[in-house]
Amino acid sequence: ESESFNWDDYLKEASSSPAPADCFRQARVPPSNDFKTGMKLEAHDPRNSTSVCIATVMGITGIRLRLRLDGSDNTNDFWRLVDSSDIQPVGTCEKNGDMLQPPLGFRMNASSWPMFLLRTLNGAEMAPSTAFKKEPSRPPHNSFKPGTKLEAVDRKNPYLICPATIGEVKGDEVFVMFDGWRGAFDYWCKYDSRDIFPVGWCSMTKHSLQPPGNSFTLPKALSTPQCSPAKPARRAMPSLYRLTGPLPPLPVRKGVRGRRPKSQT
Ligand code: MLZ
Repeated sequence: ESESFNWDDYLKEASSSPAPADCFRQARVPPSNDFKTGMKLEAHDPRNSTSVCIATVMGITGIRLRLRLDGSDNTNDFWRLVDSSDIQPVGTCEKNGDMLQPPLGFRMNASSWPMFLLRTLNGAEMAPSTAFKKEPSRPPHNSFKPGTKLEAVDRKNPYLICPATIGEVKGDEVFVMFDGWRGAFDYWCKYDSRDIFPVGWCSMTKHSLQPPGNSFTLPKALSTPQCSPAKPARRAMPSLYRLTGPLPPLPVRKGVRGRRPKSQT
């Protein structure tokens, strides 16, 4: 998908290696995406995970679904893999003796919820149960190694998947550092997070992969105070590449050559 970024060249330049696929809680052979835009399903409310709501597929990116909870506004869309355990066919909740809930921030009066639910499901296209794939089992333990490369969801821009490096490993968590963004998007997550993928996953699932940013981490002595947040992971990353480059290729498309991102957010 990504014209300007190539993992093989990048790994060679950075003389680094990908985190092995068996570190990740992702299917070795990714499932197909049998959902279509407009289909309805049940999803755990990301802002209130104990409640199950009706959601609509607003878009498809690779084997991820852009979802919106019915009755919610358009500012809280979220993304889930087709093999996520957060989603299930319409009717599952009732079968389990539970009740469908209005989303957090339901835009109407709570008393109108039962009628809203009736209307939203009436005549709707439900995603078939065959579209929901079994979630892969979690690897038995955290086998990530610092310095290895991966593809990761940018949690501040969750529609994006970007090249990243494991900065630190601690218990069952890993520190995900986004290449070329000076730490602005980095986060800790569990080793079995569904937001991290082996190198090549985007290409395999036809999801777009962002190129790395064009900032690099300066040696501590040269960096200005505001770009050294003094996260322990920063100092624990001894790779020469992190300190000196080489600069990854500029993320340019034809016509905007040389343009730099306006901000890091
Ligand atoms: N806010 C930025 C997106 C940066 C994405 C970085 N991902 C690690 C922009 O609009 O350029």
